[in-house]
Amino acid sequence: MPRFIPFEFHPLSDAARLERADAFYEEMRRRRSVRYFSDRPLTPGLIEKLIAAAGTAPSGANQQPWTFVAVTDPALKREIREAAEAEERDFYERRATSEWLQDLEPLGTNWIKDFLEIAPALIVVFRQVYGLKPDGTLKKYYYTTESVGIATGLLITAIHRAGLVTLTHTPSPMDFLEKILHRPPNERAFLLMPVGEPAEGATVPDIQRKPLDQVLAWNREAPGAGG
Ligand code: IYR
Repeated sequence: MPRFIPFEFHPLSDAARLERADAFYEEMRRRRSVRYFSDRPLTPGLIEKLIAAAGTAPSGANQQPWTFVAVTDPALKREIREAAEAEERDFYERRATSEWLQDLEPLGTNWIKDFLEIAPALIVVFRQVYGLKPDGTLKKYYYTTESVGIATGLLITAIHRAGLVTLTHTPSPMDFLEKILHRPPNERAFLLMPVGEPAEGATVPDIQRKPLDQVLAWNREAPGAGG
């Protein structure tokens, strides 16, 4: 029999809802992916709170199929940078199609990933493709990509809310992270996120978010048709 407990709900007035939704949007629209980091260490206890917030995400069958590895050891950061740059160099110089390189041009990215050594912490997000029971047998997991994607969104939000910056870095392929970090066989690297303060004078690409009328459709209207 499933067990149910009362749900703690804190109702708000409609005015307060609008006010909070607006304030949250104003805060979120200031978030940017940043590639220039200060090396200033994170205050102790912060990473734990950020990961705890990420771990509140909903997940398939509540299996919480994620592991977040916080890397602060300089030698380990260097090892990750070197392995990431080897893959990235091959991507930029050989594997990427010209269309892909053209699409990345506005971001100004290249194979050099010095932020992986400079940022005080790297959070490596792993997706558990199945569970491992204590006796070593496999447990089927559901919707793991969706679940870890949602948790990562919460992590990005928590980092921003704490006044820090991050980047959803996707070296490809990413299996070197599983090897370097000695992860168990059920874990696949999902994202690599440097976390810290921006470097003094950090810049970001001059790119825009799509306007709401291009991303919101009401009922059966086509996007852009208006409310
Ligand atoms: N993984 C490479 C290339 C790259 C790909 C996409 I799609 C981006 O949005 C940004 C970069 C890199 O991290 O440089």
